[in-house]
Amino acid sequence: MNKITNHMPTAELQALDAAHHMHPFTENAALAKKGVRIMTQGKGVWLTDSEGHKIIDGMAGLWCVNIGYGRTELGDVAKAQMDQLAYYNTFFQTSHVPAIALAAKIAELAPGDLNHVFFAGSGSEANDTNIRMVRRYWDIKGQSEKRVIIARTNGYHGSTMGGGSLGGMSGIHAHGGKIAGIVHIGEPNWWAQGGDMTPEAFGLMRAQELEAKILELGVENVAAFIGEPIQGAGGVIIPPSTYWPEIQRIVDKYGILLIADEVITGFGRTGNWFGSQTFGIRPHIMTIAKGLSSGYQPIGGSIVCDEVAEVMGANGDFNHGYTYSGHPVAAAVALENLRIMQDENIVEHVRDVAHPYLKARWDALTDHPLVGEAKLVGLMGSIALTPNKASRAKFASEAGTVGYKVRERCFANDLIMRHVGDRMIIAPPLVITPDEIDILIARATKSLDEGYAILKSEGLMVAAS
Ligand code: PXG
Repeated sequence: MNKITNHMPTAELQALDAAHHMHPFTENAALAKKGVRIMTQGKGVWLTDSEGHKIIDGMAGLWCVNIGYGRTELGDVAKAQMDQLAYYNTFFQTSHVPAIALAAKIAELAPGDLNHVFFAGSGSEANDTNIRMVRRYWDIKGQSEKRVIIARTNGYHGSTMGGGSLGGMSGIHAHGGKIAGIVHIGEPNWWAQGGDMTPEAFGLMRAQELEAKILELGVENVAAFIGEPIQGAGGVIIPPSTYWPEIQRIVDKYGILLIADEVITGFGRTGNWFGSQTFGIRPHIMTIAKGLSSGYQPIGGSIVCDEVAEVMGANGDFNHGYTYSGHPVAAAVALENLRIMQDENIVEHVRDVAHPYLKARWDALTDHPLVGEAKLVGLMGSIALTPNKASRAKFASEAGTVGYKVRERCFANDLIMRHVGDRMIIAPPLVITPDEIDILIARATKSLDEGYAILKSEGLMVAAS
């Protein structure tokens, strides 16, 4: 076969993709018929596709390209590390400089006594590590019946068997099943589920489901609770202010371990280094991936507090690890990414510049006839589409029908803004400038206008009864 290049005609690339490439979370036959969109280049917040369109990436790839595309320093570091030491493992009493330096840097950035890192290749792998680590921790403490992990419906923790089981998405559980010992409580999604309650009362009620579940299962059987500070893939569900303090109170009261899945919320996304800082959460373990390397290399991990690391470290081997745990090239690239984040004050840029500028414009979208609520923490936002703002009504059409139509308009208008059901979500690269935010908002507004016109003409602006 000839070399496949960016210069091949789009149709040829699409045909090859359709013939050989199985896409994640995709009905491949339908995609093959439609033709996949092929990205060829990235710079800052901008993508170029094979047709030469300049697309503004409101999703930072898949919530990961925090420093933006095209930072050649990361490639330089990768090449230097490959030339120096392309690979070595960290299993058998060996280590290497990139893994050592990255673990130390993460410990410096992470709050409290989260001072130890177990590396993985992705967020899913890291959450599989967490399942095994918390169960092993309680084994060592002589409480091996403490095995159940409590998670939340509509949470997302990856799509390996462990990660998919921790997640609360029935569509994932339906494909391949769910591992034992994981139970779910409700999500703090006030817009969709809060009824007549205030957000604060609803947040408290949802958090108290954790206490009820612990009592139902018996605390002697519960190992840990896991949650994303803000649910990402579930639709950027920002919990009411009462939610996390109550979860923290319950976790403290019953002495179970708290895992904050910071795969999306980590590394500046919420205007602090970690979402746990934004919400005042004190986890024993944090899951990290994505923004750790800004997606330039696949790497993830678990940041572990002193006490858990000490227990795990002094009681025989922990029979767990991945060939690529702490991969030297990925670790070197992640370190360079964190250097850029620090040297260029990117977290401060989110907090002091990009968030306030976007927040004013994002909130103003609620003037649009399609938009109910608009929520934004740091650079992680969502809007709820609704046929009736006052009653927070759902559409009569199947969930996601309307969101998909608006997303299609965004796609056509060269804006990547996704939909989850009938919520639209954004998480742009953290380096986005005010001028680029103006472009993002202009394209989003145009897409909402066009979507609204289509919905009216198709008779879809109808509330579910
Ligand atoms: N935890 C969280 C909170 C995530 O968002 C993972 C774990 C798993 O990470 P890996 O690296 O194994 O993918 C994620 C990943 C979506 C979407 O549709 C979100 C993710 C992945 C794929 C799609 O928004 N998040």
